[in-house]
Amino acid sequence: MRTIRERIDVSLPAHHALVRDDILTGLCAWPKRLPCRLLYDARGAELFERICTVAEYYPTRDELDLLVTHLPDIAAALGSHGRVIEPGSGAGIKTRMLLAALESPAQYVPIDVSGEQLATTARDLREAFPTLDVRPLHGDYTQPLVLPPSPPGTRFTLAFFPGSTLGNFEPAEASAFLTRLRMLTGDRGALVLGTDSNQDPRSLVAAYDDADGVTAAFDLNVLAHVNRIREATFEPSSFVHRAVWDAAHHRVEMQLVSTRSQRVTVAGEQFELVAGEPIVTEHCYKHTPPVIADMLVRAGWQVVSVYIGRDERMRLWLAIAA
Ligand code: AVI
Repeated sequence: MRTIRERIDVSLPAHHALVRDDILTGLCAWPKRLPCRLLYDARGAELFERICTVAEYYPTRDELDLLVTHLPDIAAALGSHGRVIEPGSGAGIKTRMLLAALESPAQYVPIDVSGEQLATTARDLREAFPTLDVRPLHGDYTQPLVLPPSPPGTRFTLAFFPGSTLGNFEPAEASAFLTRLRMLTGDRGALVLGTDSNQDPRSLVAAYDDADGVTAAFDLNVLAHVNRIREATFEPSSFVHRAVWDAAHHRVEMQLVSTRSQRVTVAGEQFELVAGEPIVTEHCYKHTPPVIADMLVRAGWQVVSVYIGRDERMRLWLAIAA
């Protein structure tokens, strides 16, 4: 048997000391918080895939409709021989749709903190697009990155960031991220960004607390994840999932609510929770279109087109370097 080792560029800091700190720091805050990246261990990633198919979770469905309808336009506006970079590598349907729509894409650079996920993405995409130069980049896209060299003849670099994931950043981080994408893609940079501006509390709470409990399982899995990686003693059955619409901040808050008073140990430190106390696990900002347009412009982007989805919730933004 022959083992073929994947060529993966690495753009990671030398240490991961922060990982421990932000968990403990979050649990010392009020309200208590756990970083939303903890939602995505292997089980969490599986559950998220399922969320994307539940009836109440409209963002995936609405964005897919937008891509089906408008990708031909977007691809025509961009032209040929562009390279695509994708923070949070996706071997998923949206990436494939984009790569199939673009004329002669020069390169595809998936970026992910999980080396395993990257290797799978690279393999799947090479299978689907045998002539495409796939260059995975192992790195944390919330930090500065260095891209691999682009092939000769590359005409532009397109950052693809669908799924309304921008809404999972705090606003200042979202702006900083858009600025980093602008720097990374350079003066011939382009961006296809998917956002959600829904402000309707009923559909939002349903989307983040579906009747089948898939989102609840996704959220509760954070506790099992912390138990595993930080020798913690969370009892998932002593928490319930709750989704709260915070109209003042234009965000859905995912919370794990303690059903009793309890003491939990995490990495040797003890934390007290009273009955009814929440731990916030994720913010999902639903910025209005003017706020997103403003963030883009301040980050050095010029908005070329905005495609609006069903009920004016999801939008696809096509922007180029200003
Ligand atoms: C990944 N992200 C865009 C999802 C969202 O809608 O904010 C994560 C999610 N959380 C609960 N359901 C889905």
